[in-house]
Amino acid sequence: MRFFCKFAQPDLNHHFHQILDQTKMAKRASKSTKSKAKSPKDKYSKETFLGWYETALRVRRFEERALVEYGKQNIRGFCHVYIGQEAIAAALTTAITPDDAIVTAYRQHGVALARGLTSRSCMAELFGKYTGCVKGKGGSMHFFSKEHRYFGGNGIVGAQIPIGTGIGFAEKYRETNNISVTMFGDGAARQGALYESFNMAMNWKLPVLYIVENNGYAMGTSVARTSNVLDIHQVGEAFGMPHGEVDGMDTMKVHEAIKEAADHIRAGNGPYFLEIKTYRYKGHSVSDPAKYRTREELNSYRERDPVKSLEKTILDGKIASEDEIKAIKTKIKEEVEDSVKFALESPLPPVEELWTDNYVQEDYPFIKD
Ligand SMILES: Cc1ncc(C[n+]2csc(CCOP(=O)(O)OP(=O)(O)O)c2C)c(N)n1
Ligand SMILES: [Mg+2]
Repeated sequence: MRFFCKFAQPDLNHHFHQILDQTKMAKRASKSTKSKAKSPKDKYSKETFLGWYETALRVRRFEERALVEYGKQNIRGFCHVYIGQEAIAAALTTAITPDDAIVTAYRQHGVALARGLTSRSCMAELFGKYTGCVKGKGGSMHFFSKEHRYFGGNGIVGAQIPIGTGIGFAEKYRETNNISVTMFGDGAARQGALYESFNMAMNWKLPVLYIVENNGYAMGTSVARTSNVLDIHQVGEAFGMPHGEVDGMDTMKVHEAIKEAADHIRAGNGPYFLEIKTYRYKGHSVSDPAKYRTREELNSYRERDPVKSLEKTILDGKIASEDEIKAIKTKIKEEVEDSVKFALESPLPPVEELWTDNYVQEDYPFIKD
């Protein structure tokens, strides 16, 4: 609830006022019962905590292994890892529904795994194999799965913002009650496409949750070097779009922020702009030694590592036993190992595949032979 109150401007719009009122009422109600602050254990079930932990660990171990396989040249081309940003992937598994759409940028392995694409299909895709989620024809930046309502994986910075807006339009047009979760980086937030999309989405009250994953850098360029507006969510102000920010290293908080924004959108109020303040531990891509930042800065985030924090919350709160945590670690280790074996043993796509899946329309009229 806090993020709405902290960043809401009083004159934004009518619906937003309602949310604020509800928030105040809820706060008053909780004060009047004089209840103690809830512990994590009281707020969420054991299954929820273990599910978050499993997802975060899956993403971490999958990508650590992807880096090793890159070194062996089993994976080639661009490869941008999500390590450090796993709390967002974990929260996505609980804060939205499987029917909601997601579109994101090229730093996407973690989001795809959170969406339910298997480690096998993702690793095989990284290896360029036929068993990959897009038959080995997309690679690291272009996973896609219609079945999982996962619209990629986009290599052009900011290109997914109008795409996600269009998906939001389709959901509204079809009266589905699904939302379009449109994710992008701090660098993409400076693209002109964002401003046009925000205006259209707000004007038509489209069900879009815009999420900027502000990890501090766009390649080697810090946020401060790209704009005077450092709290990127405040860009929403120019469009009358409700907005807020959340600590991206804390899975519980990210879950709550996404859930609350999604509820607001699903209630028919139009888009919301959420800034998740996060950090990538590695360089921009495998070829970036990240010399533009200090070790102290990196360590300050590592101290709040999302995977370790979840493990600590679970163990300190006696939500699950050490053995249960150990069992998840073993399961993920085996799963990642299996995905590499699967990818290695899978065939490359046959040459004929060059001519398939290029256009949805079989008889696309504009290209002959
Ligand atoms: C239109 C466009 N301009 C430039 C690039 C080159 N480029 C690739 S990633 C990137 C940085 C984007 O950073 P950000 O949006 O913060 O995402 P992050 O890598 O931090 O996840 C740039 C400039 C591109 N792919 N597309
Ligand atoms: Mg960035």
